[in-house]
Amino acid sequence: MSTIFSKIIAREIPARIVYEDDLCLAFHDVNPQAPTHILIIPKKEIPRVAATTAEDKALLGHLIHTAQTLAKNQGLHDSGFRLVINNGPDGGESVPHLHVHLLGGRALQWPPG
Ligand code: DGP
Repeated sequence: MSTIFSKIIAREIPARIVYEDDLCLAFHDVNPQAPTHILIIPKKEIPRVAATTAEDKALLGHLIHTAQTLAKNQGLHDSGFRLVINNGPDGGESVPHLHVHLLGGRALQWPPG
């Protein structure tokens, strides 16, 4: 199922894109929850972590590696940051296209609500 994120990948709707390669795209979240709030998404239409297979192992690693590179670029390596992947209704997922949230720039609370 295509979502608004596929439209961002296709440049059919605008986004503040910060990184792109053959496998993924990263852009600022439209509703930021921290001074830095970037979404890293695969170009492949995968709804959520629960829908991944062994074939996606390298892609999943690539998303996390990209997130840590972007965290470094954003100056967050020393202060710290959080990576979040919401999965399904109880996980708070609202867009069914797999995405890693990169949050940083303030002290984040734990546990989440
Ligand atoms: P989640 O709740 O984990 O599914 O997060 C979805 C995030 O996507 C949420 O933080 C808001 C963001 N979002 C939704 N629609 C758009 C959009 O059109 N553009 C951008 N940049 N972000 C969006």
